[in-house]
Amino acid sequence: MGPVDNQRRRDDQAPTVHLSRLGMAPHLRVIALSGAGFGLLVWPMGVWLAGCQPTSARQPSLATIAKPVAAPPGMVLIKGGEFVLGNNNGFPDERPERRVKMSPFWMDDSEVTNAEFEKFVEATGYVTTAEKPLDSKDFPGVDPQDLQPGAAVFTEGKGWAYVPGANWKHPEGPTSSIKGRENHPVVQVSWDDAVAYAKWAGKRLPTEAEWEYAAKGGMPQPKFVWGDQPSSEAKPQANIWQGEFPKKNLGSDKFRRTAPVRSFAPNRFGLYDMAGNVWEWCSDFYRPDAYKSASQVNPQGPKDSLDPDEPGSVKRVTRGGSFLCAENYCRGYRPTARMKTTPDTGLCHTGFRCVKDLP
Ligand SMILES: [Ca+2]
Repeated sequence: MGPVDNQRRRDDQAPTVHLSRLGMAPHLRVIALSGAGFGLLVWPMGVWLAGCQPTSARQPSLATIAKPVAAPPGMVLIKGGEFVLGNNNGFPDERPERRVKMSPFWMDDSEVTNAEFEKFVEATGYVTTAEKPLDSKDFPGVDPQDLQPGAAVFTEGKGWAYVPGANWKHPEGPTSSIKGRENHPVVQVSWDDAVAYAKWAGKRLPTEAEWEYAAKGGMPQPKFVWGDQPSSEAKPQANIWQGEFPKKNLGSDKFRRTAPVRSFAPNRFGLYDMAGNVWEWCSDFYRPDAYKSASQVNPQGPKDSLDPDEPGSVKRVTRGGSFLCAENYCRGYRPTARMKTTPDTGLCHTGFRCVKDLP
């Protein structure tokens, strides 16, 4: 892929929702559903234990023989190493490439599923951002109809719309449910919701660098998480959009919306759906120039956020692309592609996976 210009980048953001401040309360946003032309809407806001070697090859000491600590269930060990963060041939915010060192960590081999998120909610009584009622005092002059809890839903052929009653249990609105989709990634979860889940699970969200390091699977600069060849029609590599976005999804990978996790082959590190299915929240603030000054050891992201398209809005990074990413559009399923979203936003194509530090 050759370099791409800024205009293309902006167009690519259409699959997600452009958010801007309403100017009333900090947790509110007006959604300008652009791209598909949808007007303004009010938005609520190893361990290799010491890597020990026997002191004597003939008679090793028990004290110095250590078995690798097994990865927690559903997680894989991502060994430490060095890699090139970013892509000088990608979008402007993927530049400049930066060689960084990474410590080992464990990573969920799949996106967090509806069934897993349900366990969290049952155990804690947690209420997600999209389910929380809005206080009309925070929205003087706004039609109460526009203050109902809800979330943004993409409908094929129509585009994005704010749907009251849409939330993780009802991803496309009140009449939809997750029944039969227990093994699909949870969606309509905000960054705050994802952080809360991770904390409950004894985990955390990945940094953007950890996510990309894991996605590249040890390859120097792969075009895709599976290698350099595009996903084939005969053997799809990921749940993405086939056909011309946003008009028609041919669905030749068999999925027009989310797919059950692990429906496609894993990458070289054993991670599923690092491309497509749903965007995944990372811990970092978003800035287009984040890599210019990124630490060269376990970068944690910039200290603050800047989205030149919406300078007043704080944004967090999402990665990996979704079932809405098409070759003719965002190609957000590339391992270096970055997206930005306000942390109080839930979307029908955005979920997350967790990582965990080694003891
Ligand atoms: Ca698909």
